Order: sequence, then structure tokens, then C-alpha cells
Amino acid sequence: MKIRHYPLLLGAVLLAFGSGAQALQISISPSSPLVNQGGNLSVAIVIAGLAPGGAPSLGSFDLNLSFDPAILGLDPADGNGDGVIDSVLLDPDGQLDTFAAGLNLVAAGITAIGTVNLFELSFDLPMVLNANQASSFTLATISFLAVAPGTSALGLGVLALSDELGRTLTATLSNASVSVSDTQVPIPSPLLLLLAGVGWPVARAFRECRARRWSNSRPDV
Ligand SMILES: [Ca+2]
Repeated sequence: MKIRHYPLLLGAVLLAFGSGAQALQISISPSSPLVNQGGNLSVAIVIAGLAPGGAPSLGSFDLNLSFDPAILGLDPADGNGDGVIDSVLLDPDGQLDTFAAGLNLVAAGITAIGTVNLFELSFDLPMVLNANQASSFTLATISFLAVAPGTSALGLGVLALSDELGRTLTATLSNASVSVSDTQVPIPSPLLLLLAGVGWPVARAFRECRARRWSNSRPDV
């Protein structure tokens, strides 16, 4: 091989090894791009491009999801006080807790106006993560309420992303947006039942009144 070909070969080798570090993707996947005002919207944060059955695996993530709080509402309640607000579900498929030990460090909450932070640190052993973790899975789902018409951008920010040994991973990010229409969601069925309960006696009284009037207006035979 002539020496002038070496830089080309070296570049190809670097590209091949470097492509593994660039293969990770984190994307935002809304349950629908359009939701009616007053409706619910579920947003999934999905990672893809990990190595199935080997390294790298995901050992921890610390992400921010930004949204427009004038359009999308997020309930900050944390009923069980575990540091994860109830409108967020972290690692729903247990890919960072592959034996469901429940020991991982977790946190999720609103850290600024229009920003929800999502954090999890796995306590699984590196070999366990490498053997059991899928190559693509959902990091978190966030449940919003569509409070006003308009379009909200959904943006990702990575504070930290680490592999099974705590080494930094890099990922390409795919943001998204959702629109809220000014169409109101239908009245909930319990309210319809309540209205029906009010309406039935009124309708019956009207029919009885009409029947009495018709009876009184008939000529005697
Ligand atoms: Ca909670």
C-alpha cells in the first residue's frame, strides 16, 4: 500500500470507531401531535442505539424537558413523597433496574418555569445492565394537561448521560412540538349522567303536564 493512502485508511478507522459514540439518540414522542383543550397528553422520552447484550448500556440519565406552561400544564403533586412527581413515570420498563430491586436513585420535578427534570441512577451491576438492558427503551413518560390553545415546543437538555461504568455518553437529540386546539373536550360522562338525572324529572313533568292539558281539552262524550 502506498503511503499516501494511510491518512484515508486512518480516517476510515476513526470514523468506524467513532460512529459507536454517535449512534445514541434521545427523542421526544408525544402521544399525539394535536390535542383538544382540556385533554390529556402523554409525552415519552425514548433512547435508542444502545448495544443489545453488551456495552454500552445506560447507567444514568439527568435530563431536562422544556415546555410552554401557558399551553401545557404539569401537576407537581408528589403523593407518596418519593421525589418523583406523580405526573412522571421514570424508566417504566425497568431497563435501569432489571431485577426490579427498587434501589435506584430517582428524582423528577419542576425545577424552573416550563422545565421538568428527570433523573435516574442505576444500582445494577455493569454486567447485569449489559446482559439485560434493551437497545431502545423509554426513559420517562410525562403526563400533561392541555390548558390553552397554541403550539408548545418540547425541548430536551442533557445534564448528564453515563454508561454502565459511569463514563459519559453522547447522544443526538430530537425535539418535538404539540398543538392544542381550541376545541373543548366533551363533557365527562359522569357530568352527562348528572345532567340526565336532572333532565329526566323535568321531561317527565312536562309530559304529565301536556297530558293533563290534552285530557282537559277533550270534549266530553
Ligand atoms: Ca411520587
